[in-house]
Amino acid sequence: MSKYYQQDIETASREEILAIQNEKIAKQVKRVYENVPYYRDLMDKKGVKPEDIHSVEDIQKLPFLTKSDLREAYPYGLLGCDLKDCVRIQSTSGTTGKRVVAFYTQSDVDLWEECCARAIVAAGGSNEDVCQVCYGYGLFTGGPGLNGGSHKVGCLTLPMSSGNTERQIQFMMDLGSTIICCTPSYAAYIGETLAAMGYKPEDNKLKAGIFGAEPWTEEMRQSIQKSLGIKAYDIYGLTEISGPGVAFECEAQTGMHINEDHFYAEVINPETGEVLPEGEKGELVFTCLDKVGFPMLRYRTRDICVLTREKCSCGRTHVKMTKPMGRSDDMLIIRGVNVFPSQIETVLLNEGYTPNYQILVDRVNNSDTLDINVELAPEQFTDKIRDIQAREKALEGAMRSMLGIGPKIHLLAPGSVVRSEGKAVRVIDKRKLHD
Ligand code: DLL
Repeated sequence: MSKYYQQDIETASREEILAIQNEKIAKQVKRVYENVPYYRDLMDKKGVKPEDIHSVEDIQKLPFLTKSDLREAYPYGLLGCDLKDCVRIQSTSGTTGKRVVAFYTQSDVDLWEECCARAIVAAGGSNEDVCQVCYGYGLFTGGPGLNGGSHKVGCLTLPMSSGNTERQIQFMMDLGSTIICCTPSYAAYIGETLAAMGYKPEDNKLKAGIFGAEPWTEEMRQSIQKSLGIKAYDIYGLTEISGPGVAFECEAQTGMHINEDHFYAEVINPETGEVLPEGEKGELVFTCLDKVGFPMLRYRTRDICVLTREKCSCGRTHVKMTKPMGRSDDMLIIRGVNVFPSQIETVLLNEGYTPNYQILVDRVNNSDTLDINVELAPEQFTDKIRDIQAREKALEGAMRSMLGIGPKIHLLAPGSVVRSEGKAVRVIDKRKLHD
């Protein structure tokens, strides 16, 4: 059983990867310039011609694309080829504004599924595995992407989609699933349900989980690994760039390898657009080197992370990204202080609480308020009000030292916070509703 799905490219030298990227970028920019009038206009406004782009170093000359360009060009304005050559659309789960609709040719689907296959093999998958895919199927890319990757690897694929947790568990147990793919919040819920049904972590055959689509902390990883008795791998991606598998974690669990033979990554200063050197934190920007249907060039993801080319013990040579440290637009500014939901999750799990929480932000009398509802585990629950109040105070103190501002903590009875089967809604910012 190989450690790699496509060993040659996954372990190619830096020079080989650069040569591949350089060869692809010139062709890709020319194709986009000829086929996508919207991007041609942006290039013309910036005074850049396809002939100016010879290598990935020249990418910096190209204009950025942002979510608002996608909105403006909706639905067909950024299509990269004839519609008759496209075989699929996928779309984001966004609830506000227009959804992102991305187009795929058959070669785009193949490339995307290969990226997911690399992720599954990196998590130890082979044709001997039973891979249970419980990301949502449909317009969301999670289910279709991992489903395709699982087929490519030759796993027995269980296309469960999300939800119906007891049925998920029945299939997992009866068919002996060895790999599970879903959001980390759903994995936590499945772990909790297994325990409630009387199963111990060693009772299932799972060995690995491939979890992504939402931010999750190292503490959450430890908690899921323990409750399911598995190794938990991170996977990253976004609809605009294809879906899951843009980057994936290997056995080292120290960041995600970006599939940089297909996606060229930059990190920029989100304020100025300046490209930052390796190791500096900023906004991740992707250029699709191969994609035909929806060929994003310099797409600003709004995800904040750091890139590193440090040698990885797994033998893969592709650049690694850290877990996104929250999106630039996920950051809450509360009474002038920047707060990331991931900081709150870290404190909760470190202090021994469940990952079942919700963050409520509001504005009362012109002052921001921060309330955190946290569910107690059954063994923590007590009807002694004083004990609960003392715990709330202690947790408020721990939060204050991490965040720099003090929230109001509400410890709730087990089962009171709504569980997530897909992307968890962790933050309710009521200020946005008033504004
Ligand atoms: O969430 C694609 C996906 C499906 C990735 C399944 C992994 C697994 P979108 O719905 O377009 O696509 O949302 C993309 O989700 O810009 C990040 O902000 C966030 N995100 C995705 N993966 C991770 C991750 C899919 N591993 C947006 N960690 C991205 C943190 C993630 N955030």
